[in-house]
Amino acid sequence: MFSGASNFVNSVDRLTLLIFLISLFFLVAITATMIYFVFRYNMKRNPKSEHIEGNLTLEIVWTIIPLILVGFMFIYGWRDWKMMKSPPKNAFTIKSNARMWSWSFSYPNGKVTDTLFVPMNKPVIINVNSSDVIHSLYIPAFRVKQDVVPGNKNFLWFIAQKEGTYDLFCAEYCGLRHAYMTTAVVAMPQKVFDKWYIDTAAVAKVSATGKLILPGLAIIKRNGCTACHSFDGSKIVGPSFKGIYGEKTTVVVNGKEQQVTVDDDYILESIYDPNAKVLKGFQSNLMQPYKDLISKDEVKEIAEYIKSLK
Ligand SMILES: [Cu+2]
Repeated sequence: MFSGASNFVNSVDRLTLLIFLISLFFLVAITATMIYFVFRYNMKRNPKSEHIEGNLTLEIVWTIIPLILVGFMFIYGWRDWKMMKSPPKNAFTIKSNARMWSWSFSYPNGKVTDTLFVPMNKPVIINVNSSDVIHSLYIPAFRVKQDVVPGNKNFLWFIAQKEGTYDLFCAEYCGLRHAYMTTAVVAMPQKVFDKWYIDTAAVAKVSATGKLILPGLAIIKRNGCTACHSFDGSKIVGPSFKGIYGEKTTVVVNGKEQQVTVDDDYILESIYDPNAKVLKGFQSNLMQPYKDLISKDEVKEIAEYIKSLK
């Protein structure tokens, strides 16, 4: 599957298959020998047990052979691992941010997306960062995976070699909505990518179907807000955005209940300091502050969008 989707597919698959075949051989050989011994040396046939002295030759053989085999696996594994940790100098660098429970990707020109867009046939480095707990960036089709530990600098790299859309997901259990922490990698020919890349206004105002998309929705999507907030009134982890604008609601501040009206100021505070006033019935400390990720102008657009969800 996915042969040639990235530069790592062939070498990783070859090594995986080799280790699998060696393991399969031993599974069959050991199980068969075991079953044979159960019959051959059972108590009915051998009522009297015998004392057997060690056999030096045999012991050397069954030490050396596995040693050669695991040494072989180690050398090949090491070679592939080194390759995966040595990106070429001319790589295109994208920053990825993981948080409960979504991904975002920032490009050198300031573009931010919730889907990873990459040019084909060009080395791409993904610098990983987590704003909360341990996540793991996994692109199965490319055979790359990197744990994302808060406070640790790390990266993965690849060359996408086939045009297409591939799954990208979190491979480290990170809480309630971990299973929904999925998105996609879109590998595009360089020309198509360049066109997409320079279009920084591509916080698309109009969708492919000609329907108008409010910029607020694009900001909500690319920050992964929909992992916890719905548009249709259903409760996920955080409150739904539907029909809340202008409503009076009960929040909890330092353990005490308080009434607030959902307006631009409350939305700004909820994005920049989410745990200051937590809506009654919802758990606090699940959301991180988005102060560094969402500008004040963008918050206005978000508020505008929430207003439209009657
Ligand atoms: Cu995760």
